[in-house]
Formats: sequence, structure tokens, C-alpha cells
Amino acid sequence: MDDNVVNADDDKQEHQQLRRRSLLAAAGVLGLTGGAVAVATTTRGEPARAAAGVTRKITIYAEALPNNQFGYGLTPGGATIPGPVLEMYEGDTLEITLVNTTSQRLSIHPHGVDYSTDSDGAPFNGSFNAPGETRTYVWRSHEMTAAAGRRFMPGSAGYWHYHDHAMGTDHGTAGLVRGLYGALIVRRRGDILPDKQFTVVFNDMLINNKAAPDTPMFEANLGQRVEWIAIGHGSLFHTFHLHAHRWADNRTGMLESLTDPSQVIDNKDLNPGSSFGFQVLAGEAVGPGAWMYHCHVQSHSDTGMAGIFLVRNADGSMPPGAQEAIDRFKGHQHKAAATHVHEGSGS
Ligand SMILES: [Cu+2]
Repeated sequence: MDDNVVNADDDKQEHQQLRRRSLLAAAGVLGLTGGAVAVATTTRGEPARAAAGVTRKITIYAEALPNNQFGYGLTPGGATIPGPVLEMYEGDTLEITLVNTTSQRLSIHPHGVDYSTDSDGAPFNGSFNAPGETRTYVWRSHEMTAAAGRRFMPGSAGYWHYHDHAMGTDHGTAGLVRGLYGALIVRRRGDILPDKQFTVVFNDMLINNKAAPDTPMFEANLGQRVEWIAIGHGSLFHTFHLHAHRWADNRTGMLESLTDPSQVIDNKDLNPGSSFGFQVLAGEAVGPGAWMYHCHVQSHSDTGMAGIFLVRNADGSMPPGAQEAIDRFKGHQHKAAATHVHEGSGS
């Protein structure tokens, strides 16, 4: 079976970010079509493990980008910031051949999955690509299992991420600053697949290494199922806020029953190394429009950690006022926080 992924999208990275097919879909594991529900392969209450154990092989290229940035991509010349969304199902293995086309030492280090020391991407373990070197990393995953004493071993499913761990320092600090990061999703069989995916990385004072108004504008049509993957990097604390949409603070972002105790939120901490994800229906209960997403640390949003989630009409046309809102955002001059507020004003 040929599991190599082909990314045929040659657009600029901003558009690639918006249109990028999920790795699962590109690999032909499951079609990614309008709100399609992935049908679990289990029957008669058997665990999905019977269908698990697939090993997929992909090649990732680490490349230098303009302005002293770096990125991961699925094709030569296709590197983006963030890198491609990598996906796997619990129980599967991802075998990644990392081609280092740069003159720097670098690696790829995952969160949330299982790996041996020679695949952890840390120089401490000698796990890295020397300049120009090609190296294979193996990421495994597992399903939840029941153990004795009503104890459950957690499965690997979650909204995780991957990043360099070797450039500049033994912690990959220089690679993270310059864009070597991306989302890793481990799904449980039966999980609902989205129509669109947006990766949002709060990296010090930037979003996907950009500041407003150059931050990505994510677009969807009213009612489309949108999956957000939020990741934190750098040395600052952040809070991710999305206007007019809410999600459940659980594994998927969706309540699973009328009595699901998960808290419903629209704002969540997004600190270095942490990640979460959720799905929402674009514009549900609020309608289309140019909605904001931003860091809710005020000094951060004021200095450029903000962007637009454009929810178009269901037919793809622009809703009233949306273009004006975008124009206002694009022309917006970010300035130091609250310069017009006098100290001791008592307000
Ligand atoms: Cu922030």
C-alpha cells in the first residue's frame, strides 16, 4: 500500500493554510467531505483495535523560508508556517522521514504520542538531523484500555502538536521562534471529521509568526464544521478567545449528551507547549460575519495578536458589513496599550 502523501496545493502559504486538506484525507484513509461522519470499523462491541495497527509513511521537508524563517512541508518547496496538520487514528503508527534541506541542525518532536528515545527529536538523545541529513522518526499511538480496579489507561487521542527540538539550542528554541511547528491530531475511530481546519499558534507576541493585520484570515461558509487547533509557544502566557462561538472544554469541543458535565467556554489558556482543539459550526446561532479571534491578554491583542474568522453566507457570498469590517481591521493601527488612559483615573 502506498501511504505516501501528496500535497498538490501549490498556493501561497496563507491560502495553503486555509485550503490544506487534512493528512488523513490526502492519504485516502477517509474522505473529508461536508460534515461526513467517520464510521467506526468496530462491530458487536469489539474494540476498534482490531482495525488498528496501520503504519503510514510520510516524508516531511524542513526548509529555509524568507526572512530567516523555517518551515515543515509535505513536498519540496512546500514548507509553511505552521507546518502541515498531521493526523492519525489511535492505534496507528506514523513513520516520518524528515529531510533536512537546511544548513541547520534540527528535528521533529511530537507531543501526545508514543516514541522511543531515538525518535524523540532531542539532541540529548542524539535524535536530530544534522545539516542536510535525512532521518526517520516513528510515532506510535494506542487506544484506551481498561485495566484492573476500574482503572482506564488513556488513549492517545487529542489535539497535540509537533515542533523542532534541536535548532539553536538543545531545546530547539531557535527553530520554534522561526516557525518549525505544526498541529498533530490523534483521532478516535468514529470521531466526526471537519470541513475545514485552522491551526492557530500563539508564538510569543505573534500568531503563526505574524502580527495583525497580517495574521491569517480563516474563512468558512455558514454552517460548515470548522476545526480549530490552538497551540502555544514562546515564553509568554496567552488566552485564546473566539468571538461569537463556544465549545465544550473536553477532548473534541462537542458535548456528548444532554448531561455532559463539560464546561462550555469561549476563552482558554494557551501557554507555551500546550494545545487544544475543538469543532464548531461556523456562525451557528449568531449568523455570518467577520468575527475576531485573538489573545485575550490585553497588551497582546493591542499589539497585534488578533485576526479574523470570516463566516460567509451559506452560498459563499459576503454578508453585509463583513468587507467593511475587514477593511477596518486591515487599516487598523495597533499601538501601545491604553496610552490614553491616565493613571489614577479611578476607572
Ligand atoms: Cu497573548
